[in-house]
Amino acid sequence: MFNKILIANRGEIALRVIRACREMGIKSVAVHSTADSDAMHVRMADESVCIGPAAGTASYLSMPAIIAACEITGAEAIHPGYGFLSENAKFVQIVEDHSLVFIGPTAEHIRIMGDKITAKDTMKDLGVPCVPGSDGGVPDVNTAKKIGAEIGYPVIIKATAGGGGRGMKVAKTEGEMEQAFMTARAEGKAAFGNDEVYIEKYLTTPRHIEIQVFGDGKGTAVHLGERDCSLQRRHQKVFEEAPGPCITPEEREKIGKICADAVAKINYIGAGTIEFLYENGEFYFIEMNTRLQVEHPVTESIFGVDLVREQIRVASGLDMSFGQKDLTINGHAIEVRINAEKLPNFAPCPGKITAYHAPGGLGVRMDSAIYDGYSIPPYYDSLIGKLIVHGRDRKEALARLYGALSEIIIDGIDTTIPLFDALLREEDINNGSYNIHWLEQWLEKNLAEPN
Ligand code: MV4
Repeated sequence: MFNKILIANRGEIALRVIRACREMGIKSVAVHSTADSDAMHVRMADESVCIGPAAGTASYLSMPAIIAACEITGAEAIHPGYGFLSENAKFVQIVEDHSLVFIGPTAEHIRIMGDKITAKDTMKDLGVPCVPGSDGGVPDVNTAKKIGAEIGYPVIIKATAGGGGRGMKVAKTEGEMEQAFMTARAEGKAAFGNDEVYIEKYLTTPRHIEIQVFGDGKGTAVHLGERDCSLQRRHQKVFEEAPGPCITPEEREKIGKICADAVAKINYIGAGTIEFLYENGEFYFIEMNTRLQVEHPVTESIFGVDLVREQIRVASGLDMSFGQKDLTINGHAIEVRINAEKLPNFAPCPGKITAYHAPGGLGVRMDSAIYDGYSIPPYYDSLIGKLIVHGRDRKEALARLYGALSEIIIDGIDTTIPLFDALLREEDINNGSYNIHWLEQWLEKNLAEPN
């Protein structure tokens, strides 16, 4: 097992990793920008190193600075958290070239899944059900129209280097194909330096269901069920839950086994998420994320496992501490993302926290790196906390969420907390009947700025 781990991240996820290290008797090293000298992750780690100026590109994304921080402190492994360098294949290669361990998948697996066409090809070969569409890349508009005629409209054109909603265009008819095709291609080129695109049948009202998988890198893998992350705004998740309110145990077992077998076959190591669109009782693969996700705590809550601990175990060469038969679901969990944003437009709202009270009690987990008197810097993501509630069933989880939201105090800045107070009054939320468009439609009706 490692003696010392460097955490190449900040905020709540850095604390999350530091806590796992402490439980395992591993020393932790925080890295930080000059804007984060007073950040909680710096205080909580055993040691810290300043790695550069405020901008993420100059600090948390600076590969030489992070490698140097390992050299200085003697850290043997790097946990990347999510975002920043967590899915950067080049970084993984550099880490290994310095005889350090990247706590995450191999560079090769990150590369495969980072290219959406290759990812889909790979998953299809592994027996994972995919959205019907083009067989690989589509070279020109005429080919695109041929495929459109075959699979039927509407279709969606996606940049192979895209993800998270960028470089995607819908064509409702053949008449819209040329414009959509050229735009998706141009966006892929501009945003990712890659103009390759592919085409899929456009699913109109699916849910976003993602399967948590975990591999030991030696041909053994498990699944930890699904999360329903359909409630999103501009491709940012807002509210996540597990299990999915619409997924039956039979569906879970079937798609879970397909996913676990697929990642076992490629010797996948560590945590991964296989994303699906779910419509009319069918799963359609869209993307795989090769990292620990923001919403991993809902899965941890219902399975009673520590995913970060497992990541560290397998990265050090140990086996996972559980097998598929040890994994049973206990109750229901919900996470809401608390962002420093001002409603109704979700404008970033950094500033000083003048009072903070975290909610507590049975089944309430607050993952956050804020504290009384802390100033949220304007340079990074607006996520400042995750409130995760767990109950014996969905109804109890919702009741705990209601209670925790009424208890929490974050003064001095605007947050997305009022959004959740309002959502909890909605019948569709209470019933679990929503799809990927529900939240944007609700916001339009209920929160739109009056003109
Ligand atoms: C789709 C789709 C409908 N049909 N693919 C959006 C981000 C990226 N992860 C994939 N996305 C979508 N792919 C097909 N074939 C609709 C979306 C989509 C979406 C997916 C998940 C959650 C929220 C979404 C919001 C808009 C569009």
